[in-house]
Amino acid sequence: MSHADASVSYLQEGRSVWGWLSTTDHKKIGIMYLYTILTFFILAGAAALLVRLELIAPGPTIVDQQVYNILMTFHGAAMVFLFIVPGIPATLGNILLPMMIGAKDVAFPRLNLMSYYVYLVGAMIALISLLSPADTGWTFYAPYSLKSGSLVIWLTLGAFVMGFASIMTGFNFIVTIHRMRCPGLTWNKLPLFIWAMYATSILQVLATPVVGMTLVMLIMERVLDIGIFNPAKGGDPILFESFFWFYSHPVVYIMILPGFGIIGEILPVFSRRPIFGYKAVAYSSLAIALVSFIVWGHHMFVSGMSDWSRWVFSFLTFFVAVPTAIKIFNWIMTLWKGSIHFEAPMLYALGFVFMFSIAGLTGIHLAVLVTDVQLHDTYFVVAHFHYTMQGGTVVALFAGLHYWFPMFTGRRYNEKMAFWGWLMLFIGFNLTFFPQFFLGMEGMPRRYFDYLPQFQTWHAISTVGSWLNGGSYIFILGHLLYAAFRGEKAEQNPYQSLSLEWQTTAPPPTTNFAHTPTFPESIYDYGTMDDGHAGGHSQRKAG
Ligand code: HEM
Ligand SMILES: [Cu+2]
Repeated sequence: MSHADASVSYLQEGRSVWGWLSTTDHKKIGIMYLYTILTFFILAGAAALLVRLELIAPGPTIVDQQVYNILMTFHGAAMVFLFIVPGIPATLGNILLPMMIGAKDVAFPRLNLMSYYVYLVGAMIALISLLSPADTGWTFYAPYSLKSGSLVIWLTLGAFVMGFASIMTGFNFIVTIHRMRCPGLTWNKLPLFIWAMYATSILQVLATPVVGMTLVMLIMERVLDIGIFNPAKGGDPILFESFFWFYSHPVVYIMILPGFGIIGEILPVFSRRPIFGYKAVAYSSLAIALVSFIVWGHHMFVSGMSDWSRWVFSFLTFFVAVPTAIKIFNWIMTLWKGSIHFEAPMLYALGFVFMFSIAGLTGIHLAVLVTDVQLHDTYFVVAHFHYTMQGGTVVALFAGLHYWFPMFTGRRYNEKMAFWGWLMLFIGFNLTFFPQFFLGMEGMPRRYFDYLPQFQTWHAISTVGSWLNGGSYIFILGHLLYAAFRGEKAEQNPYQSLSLEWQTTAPPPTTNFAHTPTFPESIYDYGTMDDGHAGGHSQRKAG
C-alpha cells in the first residue's frame, strides 16, 4: 500500500485546543474520552483507597459513617457510570473500530462528537451531587433513595444523561459495522473485537433506555411524590429493583464483552497461533448479549420473590456460563502449543484469563440459589465483581492500551517499566480482592462501616493490597503518559500483527488509510508464519 498522499498523521493535523475539541476524527474523540474517563477512574479509585483505609481496623479509623457511605457511593457510581460503561467502547472502540474494518471514520462522526459532550454534561451534572453527596450506593435502591436528604437526584439525572451518550455510541457502531466494511470483509471475517463491539452496541441501544426510564421515575417520585416505588403510597420498591437490574445485568456485559474482544485480538498475535474456534468465539458474544436480558432476577433472590421465579432465574443464569466457558476454553486452546511472547500486552491478557476465570467460577456460587442466600450482600460479592470489572475489564483495557499504543501514538512504551507496572497490578489486585472471598464466606456483610474483630486480618491484608494496587495504576498510567510524548519512535507494526489496523502508518493519517484497503484473506492465520517476532518486517503486508 502506498502512503504517499497520507504522510500527515492525525496527530499532526488540527493540533490546536479547538482543533481537538471540535474534531470529528474518531481517533481523537477516542483519545479525548480516554483522558476523561481515566481522570474519573483516578478520582473514584482515590475514594476506594479511603474506604479501604477506613476498613483497616474495626471501629472508626479515618472517617465517620456518613462520609464512609458517601465515599463508597461515589466510588461505585463513578466507577460504573463515569468510567467503565463508556470504558472500552468510547476509547479503544472509537479509535479502532473504523480502522479494523477499513473505514475512514464511523458512520456519524458528528454524532460521535456529540456523544462525548453529552457524556461530559452528564458527568458534570453527576458531580454537582457532590455538594451534598449521595449516600445510597450506586444502585439507588428505593425506598431509601426516596428519603435520603442528599442530592441523589443530581446523581441519577447525570446517569440518565450519560445514558444517551452510551446509546449514541452503540447506535453509531451498529450502523458503521453494517454499512462501512471495506471490500472483502464479510461477517465471518470480522475481527473478534468487532464482534464483541457489535454485541455490546446492541446492549447499549436496547438496555440503556430501561435504566433511563427507571431513573426518570425515581426523579418524578422524589419531585412529585407520585408513588410508583413508595410503599407508603401503594408503590413497590421491588419493582425498582426489577427495572434497575433489567438494565444493570446487561450492563455488566457492556462492561466485559469489549474486554473479551481485546483478549481475542491479543492472544493469537502473541502466541503465533490462529485463534481456536473463531466462529464459536465470535457468536458467543451475541449469545451472551441475548441471554443477559433474562437473568436479572439473580440479583434479587433474597428480596422476597416467589420460589418459582427464583428457580427460573437461577436456571436461566447458567445459560450465560455456556458461551462464557466456550470463550475461555477456546482462548486456552489458542495458547496450546503456541510460541508465547511475554510482552506487556500478553502479560495483561494472560492476567485477564486468570482473573476472569476466578470471576466466572465464583459467579456460579452466586447463581446457585442455596449458596447465594448465604453469600448475598457479603464481601464475596464485592470480590466477585471486582474480579470481573477490575481483574477483567480494566486489565483488558490496559492490555489494549499497551498493544495498540505504538499504532495510535507512533511511539513505544518501555517494556521493562511496563512489566513492573503489570507485576505490581497483578500482586496488588489479588492481594486486595482474594481475601474478600474469605471475608464473605465467613459472613462479613458488604457496605458496612464497622466489623467484628475476627474479620480484621483479611481486611488489613486487603487494605495493604489496595494501596499497592492503587500505586500500580499511578505507575502504569504515568509511564504510558510519559511514553506517549517522550517514548522512542515506533516502527509500523512491531508485533507483526496481520490485522488490518496495523497495515497503515503509525500513527495513521486522518483518513486511516491512504486508499480504501482490501480486507486480508485471514487475519488470524499465524500458525503458518515463521516465528520471527521483534524487529524486521511483517511477513505479509496488505496491498
Ligand atoms: C483500586 C481499585 C479498587 C478498590 C481498592 C476498590 C475497593 C472497593 C471497596 C472497598 C468497596 C466497598 C465495598 C463495600 O463496603 O461494600 C467497593 C465497592 C464497589 N466498587 Fe470498587 N474498588 C476498586 C476498583 C473498582 C472498579 C475498577 C470498579 C469498576 C466498575 C469498581 C466498582 C465498585 C462498585 C460498583 C462498588 C459497589 C458500590 C456500592 O455498593 O454502592 N471498583 N470497591
Ligand atoms: Cu446479574
